[in-house]
Order: sequence, then C-alpha cells, then structure tokens
Amino acid sequence: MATIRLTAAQAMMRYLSVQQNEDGETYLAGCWAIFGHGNVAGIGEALHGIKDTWPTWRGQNEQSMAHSAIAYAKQMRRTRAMVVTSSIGPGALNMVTAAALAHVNRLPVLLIPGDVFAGRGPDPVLQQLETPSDGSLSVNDCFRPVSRYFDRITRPEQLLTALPRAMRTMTDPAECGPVTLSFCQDVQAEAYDWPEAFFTPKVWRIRRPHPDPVELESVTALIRAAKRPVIIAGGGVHFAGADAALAAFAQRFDIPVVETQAGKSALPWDHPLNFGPVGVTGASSANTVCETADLILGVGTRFQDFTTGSWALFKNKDRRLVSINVAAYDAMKHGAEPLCADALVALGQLQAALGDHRCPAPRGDLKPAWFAAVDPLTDAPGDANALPTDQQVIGAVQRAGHLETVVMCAAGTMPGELHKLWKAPKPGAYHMEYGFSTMGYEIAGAIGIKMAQPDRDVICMVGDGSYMMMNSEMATAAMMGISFTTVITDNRGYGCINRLQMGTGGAEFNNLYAHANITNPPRIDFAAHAGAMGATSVKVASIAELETALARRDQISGPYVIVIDTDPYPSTPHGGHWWEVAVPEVSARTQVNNARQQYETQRKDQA
Ligand SMILES: Cc1ncc(C[n+]2csc(CCOP(=O)(O)OP(=O)(O)O)c2C)c(N)n1
Ligand SMILES: [Mg+2]
Repeated sequence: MATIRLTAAQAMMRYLSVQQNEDGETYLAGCWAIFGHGNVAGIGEALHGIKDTWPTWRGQNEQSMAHSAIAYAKQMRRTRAMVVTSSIGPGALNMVTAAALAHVNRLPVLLIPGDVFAGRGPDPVLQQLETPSDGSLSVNDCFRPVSRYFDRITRPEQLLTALPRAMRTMTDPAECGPVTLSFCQDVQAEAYDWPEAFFTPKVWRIRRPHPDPVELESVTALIRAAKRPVIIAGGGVHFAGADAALAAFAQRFDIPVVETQAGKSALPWDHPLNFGPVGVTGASSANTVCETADLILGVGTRFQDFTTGSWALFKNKDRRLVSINVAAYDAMKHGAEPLCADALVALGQLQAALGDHRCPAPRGDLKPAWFAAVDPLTDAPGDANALPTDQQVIGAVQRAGHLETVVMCAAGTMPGELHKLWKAPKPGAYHMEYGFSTMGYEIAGAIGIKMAQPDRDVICMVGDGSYMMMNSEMATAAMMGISFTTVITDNRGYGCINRLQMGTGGAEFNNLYAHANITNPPRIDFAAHAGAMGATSVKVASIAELETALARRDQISGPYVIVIDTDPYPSTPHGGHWWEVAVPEVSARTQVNNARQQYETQRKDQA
C-alpha cells in the first residue's frame, strides 16, 4: 500500500479539501480560522501548505465566523459547507452557541477546536480546565450536546474513521448538522504514514430516501378523506429543492400552502395558493386556514412553537396531523402520521398515488383581506416628521428590492415583522435564522450568504441590540470586499422583548435604555461605528431618505450600512397567534395577574 508521511493536521486538511459534492465542487468551500495555541502550529501550518488550492479566511470572533459558515450552508441548501477552526479554551467555547444554532436549524458546519495535549506532559496548559474528578474532560466536551457528531482526536490514525464520519453526518439529510472534531494539539503535529488512497477525491451524494409504501398509503388515504387540508412548508422544502414540486402538488389538488420562517419563499408570495406565513408571526389568511383545517400536512418542518402557536393553532378537534420529513424524529412528532422521506420524492409519489383527486377549493377571500389590512402599514408615511416604524422600513426595503434581493435576519422585532410582511418573489429570497434566533447572526450571516451567492443583492436587517452584540465581522466584510447592505433599526433598546414584557403583564424594565439602570441616555453613533470598521455608512432621518440611500447601494462596493431611528412600540396588529410564554402565577402586579388568567384560558386551546 502506497503511503504518504504527513502530520495529522496536514492529513486532515488535505482530506477535507478534496471532498466533493454532486456538482464536482469541493463540498467544504474553505476554512475560517482564528489561531492561538492549540491550532496555530499544527492546523495553521497545514492550512498554509494548501492555501493556494483551498482558502483560509480570518474573521474577528470564532462564533461569528461560524455564523458566516452556517449561513453559507443554509443559502447553499446544504450542498456545500465550511470549516471553522479555533484555538483551545475560550476560542473553542466561542463556537458552542454557533454549534447549537447549526444543530437546531439542521445545518452542516465542521468545527475544529484545538484541544489540550493528549499526552498530558505539560498539563495544565494555558486555558486548560482541570477537572479533578475526570481526567478525560476538557472544555470541548461542551460541544457534545450541540453536535450531531463529536469526536476527540487523540491519535493521528483516528482520522481515518473520524473524517468519513464527519462527512457522512454533514451530507446525510436526516442526520445533517454540526460536526465537532476536537483536535488535541500535540496530535495535530504528529506524523503518520497515511494510505495515499485516503486522499482520493470522493463525491458525497445527498441521498433522497423514498417513502415506505405503507406510510405512503396511509397518508394518501388521509388526503383523500380531507375536506379542508393545509400544507405547512418548512425549511426542508428548500433543502430538498422541492419548491417547484410543492407548487405543482398544491395546484394539482388545490391545497393551500402556509410557510414557516424557514420555509418562507418556497412559493412566491403572490402564488394563488400561498396563504402566507403561519403561526405566532403569521397572516390571518394562513392562520384561519390552519384553525379550521381537518388535515395538517407538514412538509420539512420541525413544528416549532412559532409555527404551531404552541400547539393551540389547529383548533379543529377532528384534525389529523401528517409529517413528511426525511428525519424520522420529525416525522413522528406530536402523534403525526409519518411519511419519512425526502420531500421531493414524497410529494412526487403522493401526487401519483392521488391521481385525479381534488380537494374542495380553499377560501378566496382570505388573502385579499390580509393584504388590505397590512399593506397600508408598509406605505411611506404621510407625516414625514413622525418617528418611522419598523413596518415602514420594511416597506422601503421591499420597494427597493428586486428578484435577486435576499432579505436576511435572525432576532429582534424584524423576524416577526418580515415573516408577516415581506413579499418573497422566489425561493432563497428570504433567509431567516429563526430556529435559534441568535442575536449576532446577522452581519456575519450576510457575509456567508454573499459568499454563497455573490450575484445576489443581500440586505441584512438588524436591530441596535443585535448590532451591539456582534458587529465586528463588518470589518472582515470591508477587508474582504464583500458587498451587502445592512439596515440598522435603532429603537434604543430591545423593542421586541419590551413588548413581550408588557404583553405578559410586566412593567417596562431593563429592555429599552429608557428603562435601564443607566445615567446617560445612549448616544451610539452606529453610522460612525460602522464607518470606522471600513463600511460605507449613512444615517437617514426619514423613510424618504432611506429610499434614497437604498437606491445607491449598487454603486457601493464593500459593506454599506444605513442607520435609521425607529419607534420601539408599534408592531403589526393583524394576524399572529398566541405564543406560550409562562406568566407568573403569583405577583403583586394586577397586570401580571390578568395576564396569568388569560394565559390559563389560552392554554386550554392546546392539543
Ligand atoms: C444571543 C441572544 N441573546 C438574547 C436573545 C433574546 N432576545 C431576542 S430579541 C432581543 C432584543 C433584540 O433587540 P434589537 O436587536 O434592538 O431588536 P428590536 O427588537 O429592538 O427591534 C433579545 C434580547 C437572543 N435571541 N439571542
Ligand atoms: Mg432595538
């Protein structure tokens, strides 16, 4: 057997750099890295050795680098992913939140934190946690619950099994998620005689599991019997590339489609059967259909509480639940009749099995009524002096957008408002991280989206709170010449949580700066801040100025930041649904007692 002598780190990076997807592209597009002890000498040297064929990028924070990597994989519909490596200790732990983000959203990312010496000679090393009761632990064990595959590399030859397992996990549609290979620093530098064949490029095809015939028959019968079915389109529709198949299926049988945050844009907003966003941040058109539905057909959805209205949305007592999902875990949820399969394959086979069946036509009045209610909220304001609302900001961005615009966001007021109001013209035009809703995903995420689709017009919507939490990759975007537009809505605090606090009977407290324990009101100059990192930036005073600023974005290269002050109080009053947030059972506040009473009443709708 021909062998080649390489360090474990060199072997790892060489292997990773030649794995391919079905289109013949490298499955892993490159590696984000921040070096320290634990990866600079081993992994650093290995990455340098292949830098001309496989790129290494340097960010500012391990968590946000991972956000870029994850957003990239999401926008690529999981057909490609990225690697992120860190030093040991704090650098490693900075990636734990991002690992959970990827886990919740079922997105592939390969995290390679450095780890302590396997040989333990110099222990305790700088940044090493010492656990008196367990010699096998390091801080990297925190990755175990947030990884779909975790391994600790304590001998070079373990890579021969660990790396294919890592690839298998990321490219398996049901198992897909973050992989952590915790790489002991002494092992990274150790040499081994590797079989040359290990480095032969390998194609990882994402398989499309077919449904079990019995499950297919049961679900076909349920659809045939249904008088008022509804399809809930989740993120799995995008991952399976099943958007066109879903549109065809819905049209053929006349079934209304509603969309989750991850599923939004599966059908164009103006498709006659797209009844809009579902659930807590849903449209009245979608939620009315769901309330009365006798068959709920989830396609690629996890049935998160924002989708199901904490399981109080589906009010028809005789309703049946079907879950078409590639992961049995999701297909079996909440007593659903499972159809465990790839969404594209399942929809095709169901369509064939249903023949010329046709469901009773859905109500035609619901969509026009929804848009008649909400469209005025996004119009440019008549009173130019009033503080703009977030809804008016969305309107301005929407008017500036086009077919290639991707609006993206993760936390704050905007996810709910965009879910309700944004009109996505085609699949992939809406990129929302609302599985983990991680503040600080936004700017780094926009970088990942732009790296995935350089020709698209990426618009990042971020609140002042999220921007303050994590913004430093703006400097990376400037240095890498990555062009996207960020709209910062500055409402001087955590507007959405302030409203949630009021909604649960709480006093306004510690969310807006106006109610925080501070002496001086905030005077954060976001435009100057972004400008200092190398972005082109502007503060606008009105929706009209926002429109003018947005119109210039094509002419600007590198990141472009537009800041606008908005009113923290208004949210779209139409649509929506109750969301279970536990209200205190005992309180000195009447408002809390009243909210508790309402809470108990609403819980009775859960089924
Ligand atoms: C990392 C993280 N911490 C806390 C939260 C809880 N949280 C969700 S939104 C939010 C406030 C967001 O404020 P901002 O970005 O200014 O948006 P606004 O609601 O004011 O528009 C908080 C604290 C979160 N989602 N993520
Ligand atoms: Mg805010």
